Amino acid sequence: MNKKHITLGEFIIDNQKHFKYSSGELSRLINSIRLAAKIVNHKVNKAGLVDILGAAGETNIQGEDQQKLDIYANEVFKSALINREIVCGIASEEEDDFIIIQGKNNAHNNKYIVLMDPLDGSSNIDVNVSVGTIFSIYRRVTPLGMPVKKEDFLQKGSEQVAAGYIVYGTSTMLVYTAGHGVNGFTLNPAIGSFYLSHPNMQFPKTGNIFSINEGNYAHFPQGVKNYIKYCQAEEEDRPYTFRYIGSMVSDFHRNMIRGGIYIYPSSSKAPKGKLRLLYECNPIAFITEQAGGKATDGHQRIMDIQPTELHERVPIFCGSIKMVEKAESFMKE
Ligand code: P6P
Repeated sequence: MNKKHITLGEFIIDNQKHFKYSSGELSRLINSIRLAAKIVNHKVNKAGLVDILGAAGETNIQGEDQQKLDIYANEVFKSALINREIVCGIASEEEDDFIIIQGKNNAHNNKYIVLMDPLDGSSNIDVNVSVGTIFSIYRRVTPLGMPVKKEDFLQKGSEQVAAGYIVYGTSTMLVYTAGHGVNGFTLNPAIGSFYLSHPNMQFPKTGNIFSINEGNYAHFPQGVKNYIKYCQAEEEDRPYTFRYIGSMVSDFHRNMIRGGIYIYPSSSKAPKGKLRLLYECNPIAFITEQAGGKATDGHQRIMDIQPTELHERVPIFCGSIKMVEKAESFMKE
């Protein structure tokens, strides 16, 4: 097989050997995410035709009710996971509480749970800016055969089995880790296959891109203000560039390729920051560390934080390790 054109499906099979006790469930789980990604991609790419298709809450020219795209994405990923009876539970930014999968063949015997943000940055769709899906996979901690419980979802990020994102950008990519490095796959829309385009992705150790919403500057902690001023200082050895798309997955993806840091800090307006620990920060942190970067809340490792609530928020500093450490040094002052 020409290694240059390995598909995501072939890659999953080739790498199943990493999971010595794998019964193929994780492979089937990633494959169901792959299918859902293609379906959502198709819809997201048509979003620009809203006047023909009808905006959310209206009916389109076929008289179909239009759903908000993030609700639509949530339904697509949920049904892909439930119909294949691979997981025993799901948590989502679009669901107030976690979902216990009943299923026909007693899904309580499945060992994996999925937490996801089905369409992060969805408010950008109306202005044709790229958006993303973020997912995080754990083994359940409660006994097989019983309905999942909240404690299955409140595990530290360090317990993740796999994590990834889909970025619906100029091209659609699926990037994931199962604990053995980070690999990126680009969708060929002509044939509907994801091809390995970015093998073994590595965060550059340093970089010159910083991504933060400076509009909140007045509300930031002093350490963040000082770090921003450091990046903007005149010294010739600091050629920093400020890039902020407003879609974390897009900013993160660019920074992982070029080198950079993404910061969504706490502020007087948002004391815990904005990003959610379970299905945004933990999966992004897992990918960051697997790619040789660093992900903290400005002080402690994101993946060491013990969750207490399904939708809790945490500040996040993630990206090139030297840039995160520099930002942390200002947070210590
Ligand atoms: P703000 C999108 O809503 C999101 O969760 C991230 O994808 C993005 O980086 C951030 O929030 C943007 O938030 O407050 O800067 O508009």
